[in-house]
Amino acid sequence: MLSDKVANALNQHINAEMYSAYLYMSMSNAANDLGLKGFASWFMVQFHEEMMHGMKMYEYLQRQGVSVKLLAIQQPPHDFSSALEMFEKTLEHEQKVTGLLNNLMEIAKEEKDNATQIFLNWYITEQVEEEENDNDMIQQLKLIKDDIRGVLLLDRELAQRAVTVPTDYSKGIESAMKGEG
Ligand code: OFO
Repeated sequence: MLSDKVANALNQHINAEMYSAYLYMSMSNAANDLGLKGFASWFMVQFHEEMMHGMKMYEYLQRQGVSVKLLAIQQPPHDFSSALEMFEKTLEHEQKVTGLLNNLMEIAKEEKDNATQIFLNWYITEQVEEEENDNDMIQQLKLIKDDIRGVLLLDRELAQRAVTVPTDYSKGIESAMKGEG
């Protein structure tokens, strides 16, 4: 059973994950506009990951007997002038999400909610990987600078990233992830 404080905070955080999905879908569109199909595909994979993060929390709340209240999703930015700008904005956003998750963890601790602390561990570990990926991409794009051949090579490499998370939400995310949560 969750306290109202924990349930409300998790409910609010679903919205942050949905916004992340929306933001990366917008970046995918912007990359496509720039002719960078590999970057566009990478951001769509990221979109699926974020949807999974939101749905995993949705399912956790339901399993704890909480009725989820869906909130309005903020409009994401539409214009990005370069791949570097997208990854800089991505890192900035992920740092914000890390802060939100750390706050959630503090609330779970204050409420002596051990199950939620264990559940949130997965998200907190995931953020380390997300920020690392963004930092790596920023470094590479800064090294490449305006060398279009370098950008196109990276574009080809990013096109290889495949969706590895469950995308059939009707089956339940936590069960589909076989206890990883
Ligand atoms: Fe859900 O990890 Fe990014 O936002």
